[in-house]
Amino acid sequence: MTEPAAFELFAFWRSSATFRVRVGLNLKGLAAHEHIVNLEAGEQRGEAFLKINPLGGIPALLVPGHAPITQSLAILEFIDEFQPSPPLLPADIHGRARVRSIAGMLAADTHPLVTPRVRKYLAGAAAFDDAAWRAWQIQWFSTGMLAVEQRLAAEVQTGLYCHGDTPTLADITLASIVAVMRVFKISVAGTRTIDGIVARCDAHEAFARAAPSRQQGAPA
Ligand SMILES: N[C@@H](CCC(=O)N[C@@H](CS)C(=O)NCC(=O)O)C(=O)O
Repeated sequence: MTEPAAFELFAFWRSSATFRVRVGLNLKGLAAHEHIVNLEAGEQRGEAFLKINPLGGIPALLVPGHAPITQSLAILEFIDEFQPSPPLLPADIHGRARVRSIAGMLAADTHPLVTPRVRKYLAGAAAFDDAAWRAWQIQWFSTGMLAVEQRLAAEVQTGLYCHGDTPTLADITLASIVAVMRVFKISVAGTRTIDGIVARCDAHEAFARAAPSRQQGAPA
């Protein structure tokens, strides 16, 4: 470790990107003091939070004396370098590229399409209602999940987890998407490999403690 941990995390109970950071911290035995940014009340668009992340998205990690770190994957890589054990990335460059690639399929290409800001924008369009938003969410969750399933089922590097037999950034991202799908009661059929991996994540203490339902502010 390079400095004592006094992390502050801007978070919301059901945020999948925050889930990723919570799992990373749990895996590393690290803690962060959480500040709630209520996404349902639009606090992410408030003046105070926009000073931390001008894009209006959580999570953001504050480390004393440093600029806020936004982007869950950047935060996870920071945590991984801060506390290298257990590693969140494989030791070899090909493995690291594969794990980052799977994580990106979900964190970069799937999740942004189903965020509150997209809903807010679409809700301004004519003929857009809750049913249309749900159909939109199902479309993009399915597209991302089925593409990841195809890779995981075909590639020999897949083990008990997305890459080998220990959790990596890819599993954290995969579990984060499933966590938010569960919040919205959305499931995608035909993801046998993913289902097995997520069951192992569910049984893992570091993932279980990050479950949205166990966070401050979650509905009873
Ligand atoms: N790519 C960002 C995503 C950040 C993001 O969009 N977070 C969501 C919550 S999971 C959010 O704060 N959305 C606010 C909004 O869309 O208005 C990351 O991985 O941290």
